[in-house]
Amino acid sequence: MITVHHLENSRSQRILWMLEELEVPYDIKRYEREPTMQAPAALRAVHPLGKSPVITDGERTLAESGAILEYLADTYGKGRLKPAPGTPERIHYSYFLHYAEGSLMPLLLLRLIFNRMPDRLPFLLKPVGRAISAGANKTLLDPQFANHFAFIEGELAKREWFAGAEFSAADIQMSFPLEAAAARAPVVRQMPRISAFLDRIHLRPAYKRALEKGGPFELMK
Ligand SMILES: N[C@@H](CCC(=O)N[C@@H](CS)C(=O)NCC(=O)O)C(=O)O
Repeated sequence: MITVHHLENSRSQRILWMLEELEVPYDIKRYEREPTMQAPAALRAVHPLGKSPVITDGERTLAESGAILEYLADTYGKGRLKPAPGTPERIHYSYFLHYAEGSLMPLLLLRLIFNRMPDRLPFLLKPVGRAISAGANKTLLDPQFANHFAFIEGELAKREWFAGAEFSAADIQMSFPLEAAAARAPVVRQMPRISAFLDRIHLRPAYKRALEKGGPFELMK
């Protein structure tokens, strides 16, 4: 039996969704974030990095969202949710499985850090923190977001889903950075195809079932 070590409001929501799409039975072990927003130490007993998602499947322990999604598609997919090897779709699939965490998420994490930095400073330093944060957002991050969102919008103009005409695990992987973008770089909602992608995934029955099982899912600004 698969166990998903599920941290509230986190990337592990994607794994619940994948399992719901595949209709594979699983258990959920829940973890709450510390007041610092870090994962609790208990997760380090499952995997040395102590991050979520992690799954266990029998004797196997697996971390890293993209690797978990690939493992689930390969092991339980029966050909579903991943394009056949050697096809153009498979190349897009692989690209977006990596791009989501390798290129897009670091920018969204930086945004979160700069947004929250002023709150963490002593009262008298807050104006300085706010100025640094505003400067970094404007000169460093906003141009990056404009570039990435235009790129993603262009990709979705060529194909209905990230890999091709069929929904795949690459769409599940891309959902988290795009949901985080909707919270932290709301200009993303002005991109018609990205916005339609978000609306479309929210309507999927498996997405809704995963939300019911995973609990509230609200990403920080
Ligand atoms: N690239 C990893 C990132 C894992 C990660 O940073 N997870 C976050 C949850 S969204 C986490 O565990 N944060 C708590 C912490 O860093 O203590 C993946 O996609 O699985």
